[in-house]
Amino acid sequence: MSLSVPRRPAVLAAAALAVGSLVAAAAPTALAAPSAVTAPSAVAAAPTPPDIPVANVKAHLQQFSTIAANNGGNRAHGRPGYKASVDYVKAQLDAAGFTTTLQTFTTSGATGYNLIADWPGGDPNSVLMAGAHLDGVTSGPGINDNGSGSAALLENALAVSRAGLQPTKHLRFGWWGAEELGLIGSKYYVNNLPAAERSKLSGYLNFDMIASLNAGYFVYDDDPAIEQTFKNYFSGIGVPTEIETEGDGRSDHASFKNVGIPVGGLFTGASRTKSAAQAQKWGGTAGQAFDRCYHSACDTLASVNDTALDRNSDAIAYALWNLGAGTPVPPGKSFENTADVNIPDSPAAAVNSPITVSGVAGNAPATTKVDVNIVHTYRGDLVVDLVAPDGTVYNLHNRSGGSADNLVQSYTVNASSEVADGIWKLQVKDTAAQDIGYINSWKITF
Ligand code: DTR
Ligand code: CA
Ligand code: ZN
Ligand code: ZN
Repeated sequence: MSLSVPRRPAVLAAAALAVGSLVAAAAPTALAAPSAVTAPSAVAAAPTPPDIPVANVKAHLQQFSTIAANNGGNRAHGRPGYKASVDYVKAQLDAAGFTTTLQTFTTSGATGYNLIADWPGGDPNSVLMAGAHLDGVTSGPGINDNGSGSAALLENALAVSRAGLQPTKHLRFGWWGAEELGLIGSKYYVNNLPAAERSKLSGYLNFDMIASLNAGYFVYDDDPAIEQTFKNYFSGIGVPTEIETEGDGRSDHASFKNVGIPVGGLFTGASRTKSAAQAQKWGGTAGQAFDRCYHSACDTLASVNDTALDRNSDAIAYALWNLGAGTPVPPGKSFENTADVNIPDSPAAAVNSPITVSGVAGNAPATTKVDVNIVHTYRGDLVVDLVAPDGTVYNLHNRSGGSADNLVQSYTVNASSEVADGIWKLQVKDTAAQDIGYINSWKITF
């Protein structure tokens, strides 16, 4: 069938949107035993997140390890090691100028404790909360699960105090009890938070297992702005991330998500096995669990990946400083080609529209976005593929849609095994005679 297809002047444009600039992480300062931090003087909010000294985070882990050793080998709900952990964290926060509250609850015949810490100031009607469960299992000291999240969060809170941060939003921190029994502490907190108070929570950030020895770098794919914030941090340090696909319901963010509060968080993996592709991009050992000591006696200081702990601690600071300031989250980096490319009628070879990607560190994300705009009078004729720089083909559209006009569609592609920089192509083939069209434009976003 002949068709006069409207044509536009071919304009080739590659639009690269800047991603938020990143802060060079300074080397961690020398170990300062976690001593009481003097009350902050009122200073302007620090627009730039600080480097969180991983040595300080490890000093908190050492404290948790000692507490477990002195209390029957664990820090589990209902055991003395848990309350001792709460007392340690609370003392640090009280000395740093936080307003702390101990919330008690009862489960499994024992008293549980949530430690809530409010940083004075900020908009009381817009609260950014960050949390980590402080309890471990009975089988061991729970240093990665979840001393790592608890210690990183504590050091970030102390960094807020040291900086005398005055964020736009009100900052609140939570250390949860009895997560291992079923998110009991965080559920109790949310269920007992009046609706008017819940509505003030602009977001909840969760940190549960962020230093797994065979670490992966997973970002929760819940609230898009929170997810993008963490992804921007990691792309700025050249570390690829993947979406946490098993996170739903698996930690305390679920308590907040279940009542409609935007959530996000970080995770380095538990008993799932690291793939060869993941070992290629992150290092570590393929075929082994991310944390082979998950819920085991060997979840000790020896089971901590310092690099992962450092990176995630700094990512927490990046999120607190940026989301707390209410700064708009820069979108991912996008590249576009708007040149019209004619699609010859079948039988004919495929045609393609290239985009040269540069300046994107590491691999493409698991949520690489492809926006396609093809003008055609019979979309069922078309096979449309994304071709990665190394030639890997990802099929986007395979002749569906029948006689409908045009193909204007967004796709999410797990391109996490592909290096982002290079020439990507949108490849289109008309596989049935009659009807013709052209590639109008397409865009790829990392
Ligand atoms: N349930 C958590 C560990 C865990 C397993 N999968 C995820 C995903 C996201 C966060 C945490 C987890 C625990 O044992 O504490
Ligand atoms: Ca650091
Ligand atoms: Zn656990
Ligand atoms: Zn945990």
